[in-house]
Amino acid sequence: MKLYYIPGSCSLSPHIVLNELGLDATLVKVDHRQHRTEDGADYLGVNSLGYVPILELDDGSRLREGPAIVQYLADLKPELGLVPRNGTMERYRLQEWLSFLTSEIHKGFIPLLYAGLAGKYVETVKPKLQQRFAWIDEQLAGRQYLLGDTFTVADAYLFALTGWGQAHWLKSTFKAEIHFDQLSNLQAWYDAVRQRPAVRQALQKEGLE
Ligand SMILES: N[C@@H](CCC(=O)N[C@@H](CS)C(=O)NCC(=O)O)C(=O)O
Repeated sequence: MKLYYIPGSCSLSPHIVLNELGLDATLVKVDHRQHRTEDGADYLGVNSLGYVPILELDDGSRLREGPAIVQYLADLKPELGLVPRNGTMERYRLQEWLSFLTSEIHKGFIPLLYAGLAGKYVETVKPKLQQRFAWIDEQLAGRQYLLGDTFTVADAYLFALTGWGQAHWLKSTFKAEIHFDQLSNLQAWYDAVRQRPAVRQALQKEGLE
């Protein structure tokens, strides 16, 4: 398997999931400005839409869209519990989280990451994003992870997105400026997830620590 990634982007989520599962995959870094992979190949030949993540399977077929990729990976080792069993209510809860993260957080962040271009639009989207993070903070009250006691692929996705707000590695490039100091449940969750070996390994590999 191959995972095409951009350091610190949403592809950090499947990267963490690969590590959590202990799956062997080749990581291929993509320069999204040049649309080139690190070995100089044309990335538009891999994904004509130009974005990551893309998971390439051993038969050469490719899966796109982060929420689909992380579920595919986690279903390879269901015994590790990174996703609830298919057909259960808990599985729909997981999908509810993944859809929420993709539409309400992931895409909500984009104008902030490109604040210079977005202009006044930032003033509209920033309070919405802050409201959604505050809502996540409420959901985490009394729970270790988004779905309860077990770390799932939804936590991996939220971690990648929360990193943009913390801006540890974006500070110099973007001004995301979403802080969680007042959101104690989210902050505690973030600090705990950051300590997971699979997460630290992914951050190191992507040059984010
Ligand atoms: N719908 C896609 C969106 C992925 C996406 O937004 N990827 C960003 C990084 S977080 C990217 O590759 N941007 C570079 C580009 O669009 O050229 C998914 O959820 O997987």
